[in-house]
Parts: sequence; structure tokens; C-alpha cells
Amino acid sequence: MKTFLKIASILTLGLFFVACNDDASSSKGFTKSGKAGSLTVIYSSAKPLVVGDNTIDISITEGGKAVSGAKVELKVSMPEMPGMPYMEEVKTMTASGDTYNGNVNFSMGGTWQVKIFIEKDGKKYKYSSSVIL
Ligand SMILES: [Cu+2]
Repeated sequence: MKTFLKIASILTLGLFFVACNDDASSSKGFTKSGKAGSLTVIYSSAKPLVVGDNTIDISITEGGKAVSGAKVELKVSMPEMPGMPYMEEVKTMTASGDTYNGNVNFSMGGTWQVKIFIEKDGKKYKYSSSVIL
């Protein structure tokens, strides 16, 4: 009977962990947002950000309306550190419907500065943010 109880409690624990893991894997990835002048910028990734390649989706709205036809650039950088030079990567995003998408590579863990440059109707906007990997 003792053995049965042990097995039963291990199974219960197992189910508990499975449930937790399931919860973690269905997490929504990454999303951050803020303002660039009159624009609202949301950048996100379907998966949590990782060291290496990430697919970033950017959506831009003004007064609640999607901004399409803008030129959007994503720049990630990390300041110089002891024994390591300044690093940066700049990517031009590709418009796809109402969003702008592209891949960005974070070459190492740590804090990365994120800047999104938007050019729309001859006006320039800049959104500044950061992420920690
Ligand atoms: Cu670094």
C-alpha cells in the first residue's frame, strides 16, 4: 500500500510538472511598446527573445489607425564592455500588411539597446527601448 501511495504521489507530481511546462510553452513570447512622437510602436516576437536569430514584428499606429507605407529600420546595439567592442546590427524591416517584419541577431546575452527609426510622409520618428537577454 505504501508503494502504491508513493507511485500515486509521484504520478500526481509528474502531472503537476507537465501542467506547468505546458503553461510555459504556451507563453506569448515577447512584446514591448511605447511612443515615438505621435506614433505608438509595438514590437514583438512570437517566441521569447533568444541569443541568436529572432523574428521581430513591428506595428505602428497613429490615433488608433495602423500606419502603413512607412520606412522602418530596427537597430540593436550593445555598448563597449571590458574586452569587447561596441556591437550593433541594423535591419530594414519588410512591410507585410499592417506590420513590418525582419530578423535580428543578438550575438550575446546582456542588455541591448533597441532603436526603431520610422520615416513616414517625410517625417522622421525614433522609438528607443531596450531588452535584456
Ligand atoms: Cu556585450
